[in-house]
Amino acid sequence: MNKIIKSLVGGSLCSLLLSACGPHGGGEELVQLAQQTPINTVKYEYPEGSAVATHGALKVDGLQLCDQSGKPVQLAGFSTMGWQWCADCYNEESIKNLIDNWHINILRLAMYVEEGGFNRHPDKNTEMMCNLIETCGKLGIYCIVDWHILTPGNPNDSLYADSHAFFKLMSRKYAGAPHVLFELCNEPNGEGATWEEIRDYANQIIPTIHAAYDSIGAQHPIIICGTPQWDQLVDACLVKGRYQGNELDFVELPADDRRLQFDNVMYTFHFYASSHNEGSPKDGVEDYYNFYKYMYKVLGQLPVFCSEYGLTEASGDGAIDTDRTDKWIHMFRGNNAGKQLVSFCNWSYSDKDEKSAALQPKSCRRKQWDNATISGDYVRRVLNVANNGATDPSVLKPENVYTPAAETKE
Ligand code: IDC
Repeated sequence: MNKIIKSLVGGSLCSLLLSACGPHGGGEELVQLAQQTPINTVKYEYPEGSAVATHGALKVDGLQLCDQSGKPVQLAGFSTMGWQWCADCYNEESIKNLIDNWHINILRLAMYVEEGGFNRHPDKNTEMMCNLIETCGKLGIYCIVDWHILTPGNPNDSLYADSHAFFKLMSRKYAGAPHVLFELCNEPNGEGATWEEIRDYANQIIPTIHAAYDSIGAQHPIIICGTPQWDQLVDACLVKGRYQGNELDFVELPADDRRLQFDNVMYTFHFYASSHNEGSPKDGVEDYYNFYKYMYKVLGQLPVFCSEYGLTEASGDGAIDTDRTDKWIHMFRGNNAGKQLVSFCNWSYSDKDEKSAALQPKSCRRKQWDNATISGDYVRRVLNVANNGATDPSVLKPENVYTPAAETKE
């Protein structure tokens, strides 16, 4: 059987596996489908020289994401947009082009749960997810299965009740496939989405995912866990308190270690450069809330994954700021208290008519996979430097390195 499956790597493997993602309406049907899905024992044959063939199954060692041999690894690529809006941007041709011409080695698969996504068409969305996971595997790049919640912001909200069955299905189907990472929930936000709520949720979903891997003796996958305040109160498991944005108060309460007690877990951080940066002065204090300063320190405390960042404002539109993005990427490349290499995915590879999209409007329909916007052009250059070893003085300028000098004044 294994031999047959091996020989099917390529087009027909996809359809074989897709049958396990067959029609369902969510709810009880999805629960049953997940239960009936056999634990996957497919041995992937990643293309020689591909990212996954090179790095294999990833693990977290202390603060650092590492490859199968324990060497620090930094992945960089894109996030998809919600594919209910841009389905024609994501297929084997476009992803192959992203690998060959943009040098990505990871693609985050953002499946919106609301806003016309999974909850409206559970089966179609699950199928798209499976299809894209398979395509990434076939082409030898990593992918993130992102349960993209946004509004409401609490992952335990009843609107997201299918998360359990969804992750059970995904983990049973892909257990042991080294290219698959899981993001438990996009950006928890709002008053109710405290770390305690997120932790309760993670403490239910992670064992479900692990069960599938344990049953075939596979190493646990990388699991990326959301943090409060749109993935910006990254150290909520260490410090009680709330980062409330550049203009508002930051209340620091006594430290308390409430980290997740599982291996290969990372904490999510997201930034949009025009909104999240050095902040603005307040109460006569120049450095009142400096986001760089905050993350410089957090990167010495927790293993972090930046699964979404934009050059724009937090709306995904508005002003583009490449210098401030440079500053963040320098930080991800080791300029931080832990000398941690942080992996990063840009929002978004899409042709949606907004400034954060990497492609010009209507490019996907016309298969113009290189028709970059200002944002796309910058990201392509950064990826060429970060993943392809190129030299390009137009990005990651030395003058944009953040120096934590202000910290010593405290
Ligand atoms: C935005 C899209 C936009 C879409 C909106 C829907 O860019 O086209 O209309 O979602 O809610 C996030 C979210 C991400 C947002 C993005 C930009 O994770 O879903 O996408 N953003 O606003 N967090 C901060 C910014």
